[in-house]
Amino acid sequence: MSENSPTPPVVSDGAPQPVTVSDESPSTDARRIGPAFRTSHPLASGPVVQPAPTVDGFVETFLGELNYGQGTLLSQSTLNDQYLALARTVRRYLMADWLETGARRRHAQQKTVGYLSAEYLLGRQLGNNLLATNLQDVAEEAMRRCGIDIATLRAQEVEPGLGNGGLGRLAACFVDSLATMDVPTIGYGIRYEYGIFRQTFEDDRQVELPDSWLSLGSPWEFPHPERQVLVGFGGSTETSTAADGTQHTRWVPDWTVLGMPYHYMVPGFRNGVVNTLRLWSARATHAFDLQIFNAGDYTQAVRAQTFAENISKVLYPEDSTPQGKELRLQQQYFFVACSLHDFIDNTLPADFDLHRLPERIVFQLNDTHPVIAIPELMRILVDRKGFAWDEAWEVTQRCFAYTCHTLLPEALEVWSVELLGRLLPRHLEIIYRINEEFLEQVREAFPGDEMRVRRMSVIAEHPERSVRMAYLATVAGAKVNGVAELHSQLLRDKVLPDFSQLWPEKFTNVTNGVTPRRFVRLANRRLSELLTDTIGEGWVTDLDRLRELEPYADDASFREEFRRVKRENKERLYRLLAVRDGLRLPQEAMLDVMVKRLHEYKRQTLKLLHIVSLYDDLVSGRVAPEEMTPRTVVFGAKAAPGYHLAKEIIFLVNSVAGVVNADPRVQGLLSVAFPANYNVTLAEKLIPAADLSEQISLAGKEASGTGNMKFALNGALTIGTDDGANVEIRRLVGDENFFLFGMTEPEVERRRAAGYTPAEVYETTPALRRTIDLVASGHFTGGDRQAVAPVVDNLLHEDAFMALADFSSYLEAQSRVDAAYADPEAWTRSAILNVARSGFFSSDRSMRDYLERIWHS
Ligand code: 26V
Repeated sequence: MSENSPTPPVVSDGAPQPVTVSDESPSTDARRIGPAFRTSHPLASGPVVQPAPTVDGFVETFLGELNYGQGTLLSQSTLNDQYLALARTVRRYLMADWLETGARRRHAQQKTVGYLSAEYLLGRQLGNNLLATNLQDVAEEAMRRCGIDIATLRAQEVEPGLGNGGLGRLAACFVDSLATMDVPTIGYGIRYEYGIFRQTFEDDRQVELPDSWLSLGSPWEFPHPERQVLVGFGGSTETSTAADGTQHTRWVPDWTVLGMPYHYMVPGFRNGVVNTLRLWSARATHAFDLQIFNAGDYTQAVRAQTFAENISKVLYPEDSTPQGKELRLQQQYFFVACSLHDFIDNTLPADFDLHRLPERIVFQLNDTHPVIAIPELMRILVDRKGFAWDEAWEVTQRCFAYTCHTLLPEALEVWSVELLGRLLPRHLEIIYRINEEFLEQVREAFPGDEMRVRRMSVIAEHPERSVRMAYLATVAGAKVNGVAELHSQLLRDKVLPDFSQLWPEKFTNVTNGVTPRRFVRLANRRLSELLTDTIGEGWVTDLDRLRELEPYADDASFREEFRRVKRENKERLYRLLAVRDGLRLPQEAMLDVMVKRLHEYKRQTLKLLHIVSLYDDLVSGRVAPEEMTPRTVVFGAKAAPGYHLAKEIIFLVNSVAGVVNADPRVQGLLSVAFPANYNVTLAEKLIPAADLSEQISLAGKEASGTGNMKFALNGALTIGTDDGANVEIRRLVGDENFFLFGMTEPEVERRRAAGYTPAEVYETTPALRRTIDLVASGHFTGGDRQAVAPVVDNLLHEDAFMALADFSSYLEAQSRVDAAYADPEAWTRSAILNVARSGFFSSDRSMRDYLERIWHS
């Protein structure tokens, strides 16, 4: 027994047993924390990588956690007990590094990245943390000795789904990379009690269930009530004039809430670094409670608490059309106010001269959601710290940079002046003044151009007076970036042209990336082993090394191995889908996958039209079974609960799937699966198994896409439009290894300008006409034509994202896919080249670009 275990673990009273504890002092974790933290000797140097622990030590710690943490015996424990004990065991192995990283950062006082994001779509933590600590094998063996299959424990974890899609997942990839690169970073966000809803289907329609991810307790979070922050809302401002004539304004809020931080570990990959993600949870203030309570109104006091706690209750499941909801603005200000206060008042040394703030922090604004941080910093500096306006503005401008993640005009956030003024009156005043001075600058640069002044104003006048958050971010931020080359160009030319003309040097691009740790090493163990056996393990943190794989594309035995990996990943996926969704899918068919949020611009309906046309070709005999390349199409998509058309599209996909899968004429040739509740966990199973990646948005609409990168890195070929990061993927992997189709962005523009009429395309394209007619006939809905009308009518009469215009081109590209897949050697060669040439899409590279182009400037 290790001498510094306070209490020996109680060995279970029944089988499986026994556990032998070696002399090797397994509880190195407890001992390490002592000296490493107390003396903190090499604080200024690099982090210390801890030696690997033993299986015995792991078992001992695990049993200790089970006994003293969960209060149970192994023999009595539930799966959840075991999962929690395992998680806490892993957490202990991270703790010394976490403390050490924190101490080192405080000592070094380097510039920190404050990543401000309303969303972090983290995915499960256990597997990632085992990987980061290199404890996978030890933990697996330790659990085996306890008679536990570690896979069943992993399956216990409910992923923290604190994001909607691409933007939230990107934030999670970025903090992973920053830790792996040892960049001082604090991720700031919201600890939603309910993350993205759980999706189920009833009668083929989406039904949303609450995601109570915390109901069984989260072992990965550390509440810090002693670091609570007070946040004000509402009220009014007061201006007084001092004896020397200077004016001073003060905000007097009329209600407040407390922000309680929860800390999460963000481990780097085996480098001894653990950064912190700090998510805020809203609590009622005691003063607030007591006041009402003393007035004798107990129920009102409880209601007040609920009111306050509502702020961090639930993630808004919309990701495109901001509704201007008051609670959402409350969420945004809440987390931003907590975060700024946390950094300025609790993280910096007490005597820090805030004029030098830009030397110590850069706040990266993940879209416009945290943009209210700009007037908040101005308020802190001017009202609370006594800065002159110009001084404060100079500092503020150097502390922020803004990333735009969209091109859809309707997704650009605006807040009505009425609402903003009611909730944050001082911030509105500050925004007005920022705008006034900015517009003066515009007038100077473009004398007499009042149209331009109106266009560029942070305050829009129509349809109601409101604040354009993207403009505010652009005016105040040191840099503005798009998330892929094409997107950044369109941002300059189409979304913010006046601003890019005024400040061309402000605009830059950083192409998105994804973490190779989670999306290759963890999700695709088989491919990872093959890669490591072939080129060594350096690729995990230096993804450009995948280039070394290129020569192996011509090596027949490597290709055979590569196919084996795909096959085994498919088998694993189909086993999962059989259990999870009752789906039975053929092993041999091409696996064609389209997973992303359900959105018209992403064009799931175009994919559906392709499926229906394949089906129709087969059942009508136009294509003989032996001419068909067998395909299984898998969809994964959540629709925003209020997005009616998106929900109708889900219904239609499910309806088509039901009929196609039940039709013996296409058995083994065409199957369609739509497993419910697509999330990070499912992505990790689906992506490694895919042969074909669908990236078919209308050109000019998908800012980047990141799923596209994950698929390419896992050896799927892409069928895609010239949109977002597809452009860069195609350039890197080569035209011959990418299936391009559809109009380019300028072609889309021209087509629209010429007056696009989808009905005309329908009339003049026989294959399209047959396909739509079959859907419209009710063939897939038991004869019910009404049920398909919303989607069909929209396509024929509106088709805002031109699915019909790209239909023929898409079908032609899909026939090239079919032909290519029929030649397994050539296909595999392309797939290998996709992997070898996609190293650029590591989020480590994105972080290097941010450091170079944005954070260090
Ligand atoms: C917008 C809104 C509007 C108000 C309601 C809540 C909400 C939540 C999120 C958003 C932003 C959506 C923008 C977004 O997710 N963009 C995606 O960002 C990815 C990462 O850069 C990128 O790969 C995708 O192409 C882009 O659609």
